[in-house]
Amino acid sequence: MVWKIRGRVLTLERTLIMGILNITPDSFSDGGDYPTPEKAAFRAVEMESQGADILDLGAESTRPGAEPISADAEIRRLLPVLDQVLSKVSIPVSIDTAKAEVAEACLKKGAAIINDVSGLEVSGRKMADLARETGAGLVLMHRRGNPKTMQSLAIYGDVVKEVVSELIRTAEQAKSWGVDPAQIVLDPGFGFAKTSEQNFEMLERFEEFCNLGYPVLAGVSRKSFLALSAEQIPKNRDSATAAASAAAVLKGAKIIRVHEISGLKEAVRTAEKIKNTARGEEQHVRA
Ligand code: HH2
Repeated sequence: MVWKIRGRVLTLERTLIMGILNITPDSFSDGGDYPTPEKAAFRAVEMESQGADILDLGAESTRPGAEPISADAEIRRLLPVLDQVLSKVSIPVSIDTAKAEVAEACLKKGAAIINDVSGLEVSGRKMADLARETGAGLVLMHRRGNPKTMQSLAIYGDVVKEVVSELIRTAEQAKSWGVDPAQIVLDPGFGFAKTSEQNFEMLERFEEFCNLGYPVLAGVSRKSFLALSAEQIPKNRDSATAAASAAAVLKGAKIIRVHEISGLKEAVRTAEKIKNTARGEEQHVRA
């Protein structure tokens, strides 16, 4: 399985680690941590040196209740950071945005991937056209509604089956608009219009998302369903993130989106070793 992202072809023979860099004042975990382009670029270099394979740059929070910002404001936040980041790292940069104008401005600068958390809901054909014309990688995430409404939309009979059919519909739409299927990655959207129980059910049945013919991204990092108590702040949820990410890798995830790189990389590599260990016949023979 490969992922085409502009000039590059990523083979996905091993799980890729996508490092999160939010240059927002209000993201639920790292909001306000990188107030200047220099600080953001420093973190980008650090993540690359720790083993991130991709950087995902976001300028608008998608947490429940977040205030939307305009495309102009999003571009004003992103471009100075993107300039610095692209001059300092060699790994591909993804832009976490649902707005085609924002994606376009960043692709012009040299970003390689569009991470559309709205699964083409916000920009529709404009976003698909942009992906087709530039050959950019396109992550299509599942959600219902938007950050203001999504918490009331977590109503499913069978969450996995419904998310699968909505993701297939989105991918088919993208293909009908000319996007090469090899550009597409699917993501079930942990925490986006899902209750805590539904998030765990999606993890437990994650292989059902991985049987659709596309690489699948898992983004569980520090999300509230992983909190062991109401008091546990997001930055203290990295061990739970490692456990949940390892579970997703065992069930077939090809890309893991995380805030903390080093520990996560160890968890992911261990899960891969378990997954790739061939079962010897002797295991089945009782002594
Ligand atoms: N989760 C968040 C944002 N973007 N993109 C994908 N593909 N998958 C995800 O699960 C996902 C995402 C939310 O996390 P974060 O970026 O840390 O927070 P915020 O939206 O508050 O900036």
